[in-house]
Amino acid sequence: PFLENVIQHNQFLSGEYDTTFIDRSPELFVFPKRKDRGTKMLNYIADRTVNGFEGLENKKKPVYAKPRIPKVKYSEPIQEGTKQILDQQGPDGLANWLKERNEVLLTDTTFRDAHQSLLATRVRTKDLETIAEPTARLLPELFSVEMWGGATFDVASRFLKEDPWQRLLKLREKMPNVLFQMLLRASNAVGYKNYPDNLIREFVEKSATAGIDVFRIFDSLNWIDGMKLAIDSVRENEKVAEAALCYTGDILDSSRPKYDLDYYVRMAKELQNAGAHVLGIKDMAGLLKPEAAYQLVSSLKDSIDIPIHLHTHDTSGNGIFTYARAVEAGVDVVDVAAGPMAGLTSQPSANSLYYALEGNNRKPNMDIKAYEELGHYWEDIRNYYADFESGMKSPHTEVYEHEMPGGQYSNLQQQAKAVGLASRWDEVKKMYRKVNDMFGDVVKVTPSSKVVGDMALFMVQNDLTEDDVYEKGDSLAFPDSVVEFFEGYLGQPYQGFPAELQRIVLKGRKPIQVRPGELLPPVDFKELRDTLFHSLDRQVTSFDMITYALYPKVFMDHHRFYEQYGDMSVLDTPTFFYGMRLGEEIEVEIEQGKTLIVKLVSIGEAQADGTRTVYFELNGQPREVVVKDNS
Ligand code: 3PY
Ligand code: ZN
Repeated sequence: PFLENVIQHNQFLSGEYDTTFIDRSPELFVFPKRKDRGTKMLNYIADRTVNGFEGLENKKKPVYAKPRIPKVKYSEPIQEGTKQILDQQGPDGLANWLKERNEVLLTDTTFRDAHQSLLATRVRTKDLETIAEPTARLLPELFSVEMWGGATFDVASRFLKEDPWQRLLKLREKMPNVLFQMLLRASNAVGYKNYPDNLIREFVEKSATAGIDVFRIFDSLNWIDGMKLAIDSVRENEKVAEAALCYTGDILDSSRPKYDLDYYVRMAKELQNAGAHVLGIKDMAGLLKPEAAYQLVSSLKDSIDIPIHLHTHDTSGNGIFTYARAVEAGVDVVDVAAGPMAGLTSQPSANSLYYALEGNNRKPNMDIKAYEELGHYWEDIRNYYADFESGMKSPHTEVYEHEMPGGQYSNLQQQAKAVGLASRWDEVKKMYRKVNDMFGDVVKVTPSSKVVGDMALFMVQNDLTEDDVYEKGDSLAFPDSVVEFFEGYLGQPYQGFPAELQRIVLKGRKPIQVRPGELLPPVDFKELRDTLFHSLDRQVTSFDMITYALYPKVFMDHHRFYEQYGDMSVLDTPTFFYGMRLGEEIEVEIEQGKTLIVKLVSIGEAQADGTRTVYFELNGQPREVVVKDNS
């Protein structure tokens, strides 16, 4: 049956058979148990209808307006863009092209950081796919679309039960003209710990093959030794290495000299020497004040030759002002999001920036009407994810005090809630800053930010002061992440670890001084393929192997979910989260040209064994499904 599947596949028929074809088409291998796709799907819908979605309040599915999709002419060719420049001129050619632009260019983060920072990374591939082609058609002048990496990889598989590689492949097909950008946590890849070197190389290679063009690479401690392997791997694949310095502290505050202007200029020069095509300034918490942005970008422009790409979060409400000053200083690219997905912990609004730069000779080249129209879609789609919003309603200048990254705020808040500290959230924020100072004033970004957060929660939960930690530390069991950090498994912080605290946390263990990648045994991909082949009972793609190597438990959980319910990425988002309303009818396209019509007829009484029968019509035929009611 495999061969039959392959020879009927349109890519095969068109003669485009290449070595990545199999990786790109995992559906070719999924024939067992295919026949009962309808039943599996009804099981999923019945379960969500009765029991809700894990982590969300179990409520009746709300009624949503149909998302407004901008009208575009699908039959016309798509205007070429930066992707073609990279493909034709290579990464150095692209960097040169960028430096010659007078206008400031834009990276749109709506598909990644914006929803990571506002909606706990929960936006599903289906909702991205719907707007992908209109975006490519309406915004062909973008420098890039950031649509992968960071937390999206983990969240897609863990919570949304999707294959993150499929997201990349599907969007790439719909957006052939603009560069695709991802956030790569250097040796931590898209995870929370250092991985073996060969896994990082393999990850970069496969991401490049699947469609990533620009890799924004950062190390969570600004440790350049930890970034070199990723930079080299990106260069070997002839893609753009955007090596980023993470901005922390405040260069305007002379009482806090650790991360001063010289520090960042030195780091930028080292990144340029390490092979960066573009320098990223990653202001993950939104701490870069307008005047600091002007000074930083001006000094960097004087010190390095590569283009500069600035990323910030609008948490304080000062994002547009920061960008305006950076534009004045000559920044080449800035990160923005579509208006309705911008602001607060997300990126500044593209629409606002456009108007803020009216009359400025570096105003971005973009169609504001198109952005407004795309915004209508995002306004509607955001409603689907309302239950994942953080609750922050207005600019939050406290960020200058606690310095928590945009993507961490709502996350840590959830973690605090989960351990019963919801009412002590203010204390947690203060403690976060205290822990930063105890750790010697560290860069806080995934995963180092998680270590600081874990320690802050640990201290608040156990009513520990800083003095308590030093006095009673020998008898305290610190969180694992904190122990690993002080062991050196996230790398080496600038100016080293605070010695006394390191001694207390490690309790006699020896810290490492070298790059963790030098000590970690390489992944044996051949053995991994065999192991997976046996447990999955199907062919294994290179993408499967990487996902498994990064997140073994998440991968296997996803596989079991798939066995039980099938591919539920085909469901519309409200149904995926909330199931169906009584009497509702939905259409589900389970593959191109094959649509199932599902109607929820009634839900039976709970039985003595805790189950309920849920009555559907599937394509007009009555169907019953029994689910366990977990309430
Ligand atoms: C991530 O690593 O996911 C981030 O967005 C860090 O800012
Ligand atoms: Zn960010």
